[in-house]
Order: sequence, then C-alpha cells, then structure tokens
Amino acid sequence: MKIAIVCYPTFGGSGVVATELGIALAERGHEVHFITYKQPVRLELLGNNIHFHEVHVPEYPLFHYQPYELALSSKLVDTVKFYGIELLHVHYAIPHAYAGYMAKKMLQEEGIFIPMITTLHGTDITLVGKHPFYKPAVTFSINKSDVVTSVSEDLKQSTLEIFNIEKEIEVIPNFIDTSKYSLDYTDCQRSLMANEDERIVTHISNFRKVKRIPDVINVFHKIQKEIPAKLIMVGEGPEKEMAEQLSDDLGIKDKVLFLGNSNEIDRILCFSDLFLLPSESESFGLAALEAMINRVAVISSNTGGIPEVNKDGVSGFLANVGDVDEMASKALQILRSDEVLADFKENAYKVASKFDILHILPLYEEVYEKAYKSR
Ligand code: GMT
Repeated sequence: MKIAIVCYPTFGGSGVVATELGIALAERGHEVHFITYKQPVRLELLGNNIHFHEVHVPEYPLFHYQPYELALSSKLVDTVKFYGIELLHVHYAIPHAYAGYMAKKMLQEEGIFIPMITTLHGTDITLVGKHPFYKPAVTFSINKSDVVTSVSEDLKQSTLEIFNIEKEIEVIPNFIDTSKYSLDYTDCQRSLMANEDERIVTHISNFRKVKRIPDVINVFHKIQKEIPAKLIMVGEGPEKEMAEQLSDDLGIKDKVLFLGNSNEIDRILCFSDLFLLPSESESFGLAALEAMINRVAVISSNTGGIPEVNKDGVSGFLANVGDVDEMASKALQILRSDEVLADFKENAYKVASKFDILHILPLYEEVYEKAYKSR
C-alpha cells in the first residue's frame, strides 16, 4: 500500500514508534511517506520505498501563532494526490488527527476517499488532550478517525474514561526489532563509563515533570551508598538543570553523567545493568522496552501501561509512584549479586522479545486493510 505517516520527528516515543513502523512497512514492500516538519531523528535511509515530505509554515507577522495544522492538512492533500497515497496513519492525536480529518474532507470534495488511522500514544490523551481547551477537538478527531489504536490496554481505558468515544479502540502495543540485537558485547566499551567494580544505572527520557527526575537521582543516591555505581542520564528537557543541581547537592556529581540527547541509545544500554523509570504516568514506556531488549533490568513505577511491559519480579520490579525507598531496595536486590543480576537481565530480554515487530506489524497491516476496504 501507499501509506502516509504523520508524526513528531523528535526523540519522543511516539515519533520513534512511527518511524520504526514506517521503516518496517517499507521493508515489507509498502511505499511509506513521512509527513512532518523535520526529518524524523531515527529515519536515516530514504529511498524508493521511504519518502520524507517537509511541512513548511511560512512566517507571517499577523499571526501570533503560525497555523501548523493548516499547512499540514494542505501538505497532506497535495502529497496524497501527487503520489496516489491510499491511507493516512497519524501518530499522536494533537493536532495530527485534526489536520488529517480536514485533509480527508478536502480530498473527498475531489472524489478521493482515503481512510485515516489514528494511534494514541499517551500524553495526547492523559496530559495535553484532556485539557478543556483541547478536549472537544480531540474527542471530535478521535471519533472521526476510521480506525483508532492505542499503544496499551491502560491507555485505551483512560481514553474511554476521559473522552466520550463512540469508536472501537484497538490495542496494538509498541514493538522492537529484535533482529537488531545480538549477544555480542565486545563493542560495549563499558570501561569508558565506569570502573570494573561499578554497576551502571541508566535513565533515558525527555526530562519532563511526568518522568519524576528527582526520584531517579534519589533512588540512585541510595543505591550508591550501598554499592559502587554510576548513573547515566540520557536526554534533554526542562528538568535537566534541576537534576544536575540535585546531584551536586547530594554530593554525587562525580557519579552522575549527563549525556544529552543521543542517537546511540543501544550502545549506552549495551553496558547498562539497570534502567530507572519512576514516571508519574506512562502509557507504555518504550524506553523501558528498549532497555529490556538490551538485557537491562528495569525498576519502574507501577503506573499506566508500564506493568504491561515490565513484569514484576521477572524483568525487574515495580513500585508505587514516588516510593523511592522501595525502588532503591528493589534495585539493590538485583544489583548486589552477579547471579541475580544475570537472571534479571536474561529475563528482561525474554519479556522484551514478545514485543518483536514480527508479531506487531501484521496487526497494523490488518487494521490498514480493514480501513481501506471500508472506505
Ligand atoms: O513522554 C514521553 O516519553 C514522550 C511521549 C510521546 O508522545 O512521544 O511518549 C508517549 O508515547 C510513547 C510511545 O507510544 C510511550 O512509550 C510513552 O509511555 C508515552 N509517554 C507518556 O505516556 C508519558
């Protein structure tokens, strides 16, 4: 099929999922067109089957806010017509589902009928979408999508609780391409980050409030009191400076490395022992899944869709949001013994393998076919 994918091109989870999905679809012979304001960060290879179309929003002094939705829907209309695109898949409801629906209606006026799949990712529902300023438009665009999917069962339930949804929501979990991960640790370069006797604890996120960054630092503070350890913090965001200050205040500045945004997540996870994800809310927790496939045990909060990914007592442990003591004590339970750590690492890999793209891609293809037939 010829598929247009609309997403955010940044390091955020929804953009990563959309990009990896598009790449996998292209490998299966579909023609994929990414439509967004910048080339997605994980999209390296463009070719016959993968295209990128940039949405430009011309600056005009009259506009206090530049109308991105308008530019996106116009771009969608033009691209669909020029390339004969058969289906729109929009990731993150705001404003993509809204712009997609407008494009669909404009195309209908010209006798072109194109189905739209909307994938809900999390904050588009739980944080931003439910705000009264957006709620009516988000409800409308979800209900007007031909198919709605959600990345976890928990997000589906939250969506049904928060909005007045008339559409069926299908759960299609996020995924990982397991074929990219081998057992070869030789390239890990662990010694660049830590001493032989130190455990490596990692956190990767956009450093927003919802990630509870102080909990990450405080959990690590307790860990390093008991065993030699380093903390690697990957990502950029509003809470980063505070985190740097907090590690200084706690006297652990020399044990916490802030690496900023990275395109080499797998290389970092390759030498990590434990991943911390103490989020306030998390629809899925793609970062935890990426850690697990790299054989990294996970200590997380038990909120949202995380329990669907991190299995308590198997791939790691879960604790209540904000329970720093419990998280630290569970982390130490894993990190104290080489044997226990090795078991958790192996189990993390096994649990993550169940989310292999080979199992998930056909679910999207099924949904595409259904939507295309019902046009
Ligand atoms: O908060 C983030 O990590 C970014 C955010 C996004 O929209 O890109 O992530 C959301 O979508 C990811 C991919 O489906 C999920 O794995 C994250 O759990 C979800 N974030 C939240 O729900 C807070």
